[in-house]
Amino acid sequence: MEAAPAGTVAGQGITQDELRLAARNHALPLEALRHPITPPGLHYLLIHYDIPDVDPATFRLEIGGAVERPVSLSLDDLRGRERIAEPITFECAGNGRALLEPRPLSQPWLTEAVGTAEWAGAALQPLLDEAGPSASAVEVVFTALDRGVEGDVPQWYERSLPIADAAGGLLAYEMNGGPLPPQHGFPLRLVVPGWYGMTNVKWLTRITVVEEPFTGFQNAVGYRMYSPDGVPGEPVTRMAPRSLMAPPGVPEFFTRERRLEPGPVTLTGRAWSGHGPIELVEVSTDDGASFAPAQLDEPLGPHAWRGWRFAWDAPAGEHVLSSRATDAAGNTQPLDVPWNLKGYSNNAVERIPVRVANEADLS
Ligand SMILES: Nc1nc2c(c(=O)[nH]1)N[C@H]1C(S)=C(S)[C@@H](COP(=O)(O)O)O[C@H]1N2
Ligand SMILES: [Mo]
Repeated sequence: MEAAPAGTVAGQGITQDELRLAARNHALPLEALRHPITPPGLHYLLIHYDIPDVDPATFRLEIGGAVERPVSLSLDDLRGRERIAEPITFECAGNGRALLEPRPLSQPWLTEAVGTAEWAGAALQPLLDEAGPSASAVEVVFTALDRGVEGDVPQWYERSLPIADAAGGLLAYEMNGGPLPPQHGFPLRLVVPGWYGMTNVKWLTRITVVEEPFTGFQNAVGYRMYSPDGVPGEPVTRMAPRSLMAPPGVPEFFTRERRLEPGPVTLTGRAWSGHGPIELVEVSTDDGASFAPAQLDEPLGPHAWRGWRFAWDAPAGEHVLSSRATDAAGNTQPLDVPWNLKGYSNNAVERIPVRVANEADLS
């Protein structure tokens, strides 16, 4: 057998380093897929370093770099701008990582690193326009207040966006109608609809317009599609389509295998994509051998997941349930994805084992 590439591990057992990350950063409990807006505390969480303690009274957002007029704003200045509010779905780029074999060593997500909040704040573009980017500006760098070391490089968490993609950005100071919780970026974060979660820089304090592509760690080294020999390839950008089912019935405590009674049941779930609206969700009750279309709910908004439902007459026996999303650009979830070294963008179709039996009252 060939050795697993550096930074990966073969086999099932997770390491204590992975467990430590998993204990800090939590996923969406899948039953919370029943809510269109994820209730407070149930939204997934991913924090590379420590949660910084930010004093809102002295906090400032600075906009500078290759601009005509640098701008400095307090939180009250930002709240004085037009308030834009929108339900927006986030998903971590590493969602699905722990299902790859060998497993890339990092936060060991299964399928549920996702959530939808109503984010509110000031639109980014008018503030950039006020600063006046130079004619040769290519990207905008977003710098945060959390600091750590990654790949031996000390750094503030920071990421750049091509200047054209910054146009859709929101500078959010509210989540679900209240101030941002500390773990979600208090007092200010960037939100870029459609992009994977790493783009939504929390504890944002500085915006720098640059005339050369940014070469910081999170763009050049992190968040790239790597080959097994460790060569960074394409950057990770928008969310690939994915659908998840709210698991039916009740769980067995330790394995979380689902148990339900035979008979009619309505399967429900939510689907999203960063490449356009969801146009089709299909459900399989035979481990992906065949799929049938689900009924789609009314859209929640252009940048939020779409609910769906599917009537199933559950026969006694063991089954594997799946749902599969297709977006308006024609992208469909695959049953298997090509492996990559950092475990990004694994949108392979979910597999939910269920045992349907009359053995106990499960209704
Ligand atoms: N400053 C800062 N911003 C950050 C991160 C971070 O560690 N530091 N993590 C990113 C990643 S990888 C993800 S997936 C999202 C998670 O956002 P949430 O915890 O609010 O769901 O925040 C992004 N923004
Ligand atoms: Mo992430």
